[in-house]
Amino acid sequence: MSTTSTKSFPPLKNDLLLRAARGEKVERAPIWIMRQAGRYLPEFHEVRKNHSFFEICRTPELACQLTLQPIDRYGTLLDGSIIFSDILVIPQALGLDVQMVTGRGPVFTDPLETPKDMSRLQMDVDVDKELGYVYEAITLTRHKLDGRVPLFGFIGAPWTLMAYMIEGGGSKTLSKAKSWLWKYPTESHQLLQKIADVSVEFLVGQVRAGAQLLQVFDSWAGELSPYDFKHYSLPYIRQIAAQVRQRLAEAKLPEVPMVIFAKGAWFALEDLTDIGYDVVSLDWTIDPEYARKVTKDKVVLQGNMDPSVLYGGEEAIRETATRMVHAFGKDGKHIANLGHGILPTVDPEALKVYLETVQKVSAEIRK
Ligand code: 1CP
Repeated sequence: MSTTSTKSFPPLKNDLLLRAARGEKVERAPIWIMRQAGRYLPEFHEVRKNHSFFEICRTPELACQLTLQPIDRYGTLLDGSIIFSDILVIPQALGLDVQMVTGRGPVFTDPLETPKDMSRLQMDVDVDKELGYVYEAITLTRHKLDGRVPLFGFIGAPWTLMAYMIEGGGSKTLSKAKSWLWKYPTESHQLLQKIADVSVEFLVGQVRAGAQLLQVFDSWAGELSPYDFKHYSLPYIRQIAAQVRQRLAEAKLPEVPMVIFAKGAWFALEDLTDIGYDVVSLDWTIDPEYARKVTKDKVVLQGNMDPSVLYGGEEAIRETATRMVHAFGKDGKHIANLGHGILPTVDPEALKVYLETVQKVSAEIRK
């Protein structure tokens, strides 16, 4: 495994996101968008029509090209980038076959049905070998970004990945995955632990390759009760933060800000401030002022406009974005984003209005 020194990358010209993520007082809220490199962009479809989704993920030049698309389109309106990949590359590395089916999303050929199926998983996976293509994409992208904005690496949280591995794809109720928690608690913990161990390895590798921030997506956190979230998700996302930091320090790699996005887990907001993350990303169901009170200014907050407002016309976007920026506060430890990924049928011009409004209003109130 090559150890790319971060010193060999072009210097960062816009470090607003990095400074804000570290909790420093900055001149305006930086902004980036979850799923900013995706299906709402016509230039994404131009590339996608010739390649399967996972082929793109596995081809560093293509993953890099797609990561740069929103940066090239929006220029200085974006303060961050996120490597083009998917949370499901970890289940693939563990030996499960996943296809991306147009109109349906990810589909697992043989999902885990009972704990016996865990014997099909590659328990001693060589993460750097299996997922080295993500590292290559990150390193290449750092060079091609030429320091315009910092680059995020990411993973899916153990609970969210376990749920996909059992459901075999998207699901309305998660009844199969949840039934494991009660029928097979011991094996559920074994599976979650395995995913957490691989995740630590993978995140450290992403930083070694050049990732400057890390985000953990627990997209299905809000499907769990507060009790089950505390038992089946929280311990693992806490472990991941602690171990990644320890491993980075031991390897003398850069300390990077870490973001946790536990979608729907408003009930866990207080716990989420104490598990080792610098930034807590909020979905749109959480009021920013309430979040500030509960988190007692211990963490930076990220988010959180409802992605659907981007369908509401320019006036609604400006009004809602302005209200959001004010609600996070003028001294705000705030990284602006949406409350979840941008939706595939949004007009790219609508996103531009959101980016412009946030940058303008945020700079004005911090003068
Ligand atoms: O700019 C970016 O953010 C691009 C990189 C990226 C990221 C961070 C992609 C590309 N996927 C993800 C994370 C991801 N993938 C999450 C966590 C974020 C979230 O909650 O939205 C999840 C849950 C997935 C799983 C996934 N991959 C879904 C959801 C399926 C469901 O359960 O409803 C889908 C539709 C995908 C496919 C996918 N991933 C990314 C893109 C651009 C696409 C579309 C693929 C296509 O062309 O069909």
